[in-house]
Amino acid sequence: MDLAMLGWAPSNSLEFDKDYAPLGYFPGRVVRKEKHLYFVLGSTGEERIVGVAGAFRHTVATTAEYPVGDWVAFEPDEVTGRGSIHAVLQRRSAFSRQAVAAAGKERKVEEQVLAANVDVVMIVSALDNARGFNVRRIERYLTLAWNSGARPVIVLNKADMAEDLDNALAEAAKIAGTTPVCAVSALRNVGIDALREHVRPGNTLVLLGSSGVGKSSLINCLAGEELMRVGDIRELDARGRHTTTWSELTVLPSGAVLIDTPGLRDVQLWANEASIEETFSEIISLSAECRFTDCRHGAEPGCAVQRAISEGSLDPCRLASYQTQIQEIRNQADVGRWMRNSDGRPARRRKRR
Ligand SMILES: Nc1nc2c(ncn2[C@@H]2O[C@H](COP(=O)(O)OP(=O)(O)OP(=O)(O)O)[C@@H](O)[C@H]2O)c(=O)[nH]1
Ligand SMILES: [Mg+2]
Ligand SMILES: [Zn+2]
Repeated sequence: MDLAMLGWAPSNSLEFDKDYAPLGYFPGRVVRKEKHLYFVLGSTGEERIVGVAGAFRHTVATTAEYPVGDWVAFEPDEVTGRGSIHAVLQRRSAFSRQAVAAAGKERKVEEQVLAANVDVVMIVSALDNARGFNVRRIERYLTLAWNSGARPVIVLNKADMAEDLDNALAEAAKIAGTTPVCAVSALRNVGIDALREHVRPGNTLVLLGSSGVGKSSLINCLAGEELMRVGDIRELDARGRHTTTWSELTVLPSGAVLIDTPGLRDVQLWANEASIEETFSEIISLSAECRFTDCRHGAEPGCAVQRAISEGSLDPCRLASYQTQIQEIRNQADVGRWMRNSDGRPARRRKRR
């Protein structure tokens, strides 16, 4: 299998050829993991089960965890047909949230990488009930997506069940900024061509959203075959059933890579302020017009954000939401994190467009 079909980038070749090929290692992409075992796919096109080499496990500061999508350098073991991971290649992007702290433990703020080396983040919501479609929640996903280094796309699924599709689209447009919004129905195969525009050969897409919104159904739709198990409609309650229990990477015949994920209950922010500013870019543009450069957009005179609200061109919920997100990550910083990823590097920063 051509590694480019798996999303291998020129920068991966540079790093691999320099550091790992001379040691006799092979490149592979994590397609699935179960506890401490990783299923990796490489140029043979066959999945191989690998563990983590002991020596490497001790060189990384945190527990050795490679999310689906990571590229690793592994050493095959021809006797067992398995192998061991010796290194992880630099990630070009990673979609993370703040890890959900284990109950009873001291509050810790840690990054949880959900998918690595992604180009497009599809934020999937469902239009079949009010709880499924929540613009405040989509805003949180957008911030995580901007922080990941990948491009977001907002997907509104189950358009066939929508009571008022036009209204839903208008609400989504208010928060989307430059992010594309696609209304689709995986069940009726409607709107899928517009989604396909974002599914390019060599690109990696991850689908994220609550349980039951139709992520696996959309993957089946895009693949044109039943690759993923889909929830049974009769079992489904309002909160979904967590049909998909682990993340899984699939390569389409077209050469695009799709990552299905289990439904998320929490969307805890893992982001820097620049990512929040991407999500609320219209507020940032307006604040350039405020009289005071440190305006907090409250009762200050000459506040352009407040003026836009009173003129009706800015929804006050947007300002409240922006301030909530900023406050949230500042609180995280207070409990000891200073915007560092699990590998110790500072959080990825995107240049403002
Ligand atoms: N009416 C309607 N139902 C849909 C549509 N897409 C998916 N469904 C149904 O919604 C249910 C959940 O779909 P899944 O694809 O399993 O959802 P998921 O997001 O993968 O859920 P988890 O794996 O639990 O995270 C299934 O019964 C699907 O048949 C749609 O466009 N319209
Ligand atoms: Mg699923
Ligand atoms: Zn202001």
